[in-house]
Amino acid sequence: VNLEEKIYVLNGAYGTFCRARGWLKGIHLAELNLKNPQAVSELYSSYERAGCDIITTNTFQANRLRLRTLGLEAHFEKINEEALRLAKETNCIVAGGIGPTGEYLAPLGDLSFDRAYEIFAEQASLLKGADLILIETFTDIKEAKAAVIAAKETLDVPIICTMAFEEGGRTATGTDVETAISILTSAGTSIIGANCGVSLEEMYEIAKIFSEKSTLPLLIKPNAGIPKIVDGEAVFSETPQRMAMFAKKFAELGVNIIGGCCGNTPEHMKEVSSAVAGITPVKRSLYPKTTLSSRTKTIEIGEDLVIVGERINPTGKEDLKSELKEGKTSLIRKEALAQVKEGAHLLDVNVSIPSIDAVALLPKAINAVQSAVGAPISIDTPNTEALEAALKQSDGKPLINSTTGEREKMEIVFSLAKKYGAAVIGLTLDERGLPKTAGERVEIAKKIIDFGSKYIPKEDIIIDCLVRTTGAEQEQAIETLNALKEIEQLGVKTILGVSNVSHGLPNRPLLNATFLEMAKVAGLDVAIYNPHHLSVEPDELARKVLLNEDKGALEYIKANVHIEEKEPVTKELSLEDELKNAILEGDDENIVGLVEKALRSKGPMEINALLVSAMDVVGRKFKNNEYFLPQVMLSASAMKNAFSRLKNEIKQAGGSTLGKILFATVKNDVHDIGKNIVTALFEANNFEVIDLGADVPSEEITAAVFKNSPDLLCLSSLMTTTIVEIPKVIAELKKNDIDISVLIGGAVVTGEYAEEVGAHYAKDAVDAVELAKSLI
Ligand code: THG
Repeated sequence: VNLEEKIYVLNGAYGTFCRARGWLKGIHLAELNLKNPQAVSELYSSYERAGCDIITTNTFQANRLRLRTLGLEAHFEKINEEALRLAKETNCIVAGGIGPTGEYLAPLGDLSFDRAYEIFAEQASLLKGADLILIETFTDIKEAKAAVIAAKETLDVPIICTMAFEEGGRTATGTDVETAISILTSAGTSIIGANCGVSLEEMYEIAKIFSEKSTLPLLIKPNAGIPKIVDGEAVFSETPQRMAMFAKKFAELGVNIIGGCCGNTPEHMKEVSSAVAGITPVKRSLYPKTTLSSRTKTIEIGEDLVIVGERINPTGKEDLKSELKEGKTSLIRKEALAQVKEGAHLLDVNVSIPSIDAVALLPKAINAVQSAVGAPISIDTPNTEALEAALKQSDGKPLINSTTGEREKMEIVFSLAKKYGAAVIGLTLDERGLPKTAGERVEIAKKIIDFGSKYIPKEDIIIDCLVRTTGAEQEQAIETLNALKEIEQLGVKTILGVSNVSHGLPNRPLLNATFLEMAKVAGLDVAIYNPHHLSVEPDELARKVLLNEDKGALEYIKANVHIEEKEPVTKELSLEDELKNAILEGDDENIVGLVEKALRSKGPMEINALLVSAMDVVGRKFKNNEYFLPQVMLSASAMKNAFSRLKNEIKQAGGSTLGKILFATVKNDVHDIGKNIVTALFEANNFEVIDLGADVPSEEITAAVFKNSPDLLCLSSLMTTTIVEIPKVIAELKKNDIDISVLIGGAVVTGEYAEEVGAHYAKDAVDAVELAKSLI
């Protein structure tokens, strides 16, 4: 295989093909591998005859967790083995297909990283013998990352990973294209791209970003348009000719592999394959950048100075220490929010207190930061076991703070960085201790770069040439600055813990600001710093101290000794604002305590109104792309805790909920991620929800409406094959003369369809809440 030589064509849709031939009556697509192997052979060979170079095994939903939901777990091994065996009978390159589990990783859902890893590793090992692995249609970057890592650790073949983006270029949980590239590349993906989700035009925009930002080869696998439901059938309107025209456009962007997702038939792939025959993909010459990412944001290092907030660190902070000892994280959230507000781009997370269980606490702290802000994280710990736990908890591509130049330490830290996908800070000290001169620092830096670049890309190594305390070793600041200039020449990025410089001297912010300015001039890329000091102006007296010209800092001390170190005044918040903030920040730990405090002076209805108004703000922020699903879920969870505390008081005060909502995912549809998210948000907005679960037959729904007389019925459907159940339910309600508003939503549902069947349409969970309020 030579990706530079030609454009490779990957198969089209499997469900579309099998449904059209009536093969899926009462049997699931994955089950076909066992019950109708001839059909699967014909499926594969139809795409082979259409000119496809790569055939994916029919195992998209064949991980253990999905199969369990489908009632097929007993056949887990066989389903995968048969799919692979049959694919290997073709003359095509065989891609082992892996899809999502249908559950979110913690804290969004209940799945742990270890469990997700296990699920994917287990499926990958059954697909051993495939030429490559194709991990596709993921919407949760954390789950995709787990799948890539598991596949890479299990098999020695290239890993392709494509995510499903939505209109606007983000996945359902808020990851943009550039961020997916940063995270998945670092996790060990060999080929990257997008599939499903959007129209051809929108996919072109997404492919364009991939071509501009990714150094990896690209795979694009669009739907044959967005499905429309006509007479109960999903209709994909893009023709083979239009697909072929776009295939050429993708090739011009430098896309290397083109496939067809939902709705693409062998006819489509035949046109695509003849359109790209003889075309070589346009060469993209991109040079690798240093990036760090959260779930929703990517920071590039190397242009403007990047600030890492230093304040999530118990050194010198008694309140943080005592909170951490109790295992609480709300001060961490507060520090995270405050620092980002003051201009921090990244956040250092350090929970090192002797006697503390860092292995348990560090991941918890990482989680608190990730759910509070969108800033990428620097994991600051000397404990490699805690480091690994924190890496598993990281949504994005974090920075590991740090390794030294000691061989044993480097081996452990760089192995972890390679496995989980992270950049690494290399401290210029080793077995011989702390270096004194710039020259010794540079020598250790070279050693770290040589060693580390065998594990991770060189651009992901950031060197810290160590800031010493000027009050104790006054000649050291110059050595650090000189080392900085030389290390810049080695072609790596640099970082410093700037505030170390000022311990024990008066007016520390002034010394820090002055040293920061000097380091910046010397070429510093990243500063670990207190962002509250960013507005402090450097001064000449401080400069003289740092240049060892004001010996013993006598002059400086005389001028600054009376300047008291002002703690940044943190305004005491009113109880109202504390309550609102707890919702906005999703502080599900402290909300109940705050509600109890509020109950001493306020009525339950008043508190309720306050909380609901904060939840409205959360909804607005979601609409504006300031908040993403994880934050909304966390706010909802805080809200739920508050309500369950307030429930009795509200009843006694004669208050009630906003209304009763009956909710179900329709028959044959086992998905309930979407329903669960909307349910959580309804409950957070003080609706009572009766949840009938997933795969609920229409008669059962009608009976439940009759029995419970809800104010609103919500139905969700995620598949083109189950959406037809919605009009069935509506017809049955009519037949029984039950007059009730019906609100529908889910992956395949559109506003147009809702109108057609006489229902209301919610495009996301926040929309659903607004509509429920107006409908009830
Ligand atoms: N290099 C790397 N990582 C590092 C350091 C470094 N991590 C830790 C540290 N050094 C950088 N972070 C801090 C954090 C706090 C302080 C200094 C450096 C500090 N704290 C005040 C004190 O201890 O008195 C507390 C005051 C406050 O912030 O409230 O000075 O060099 N790679």
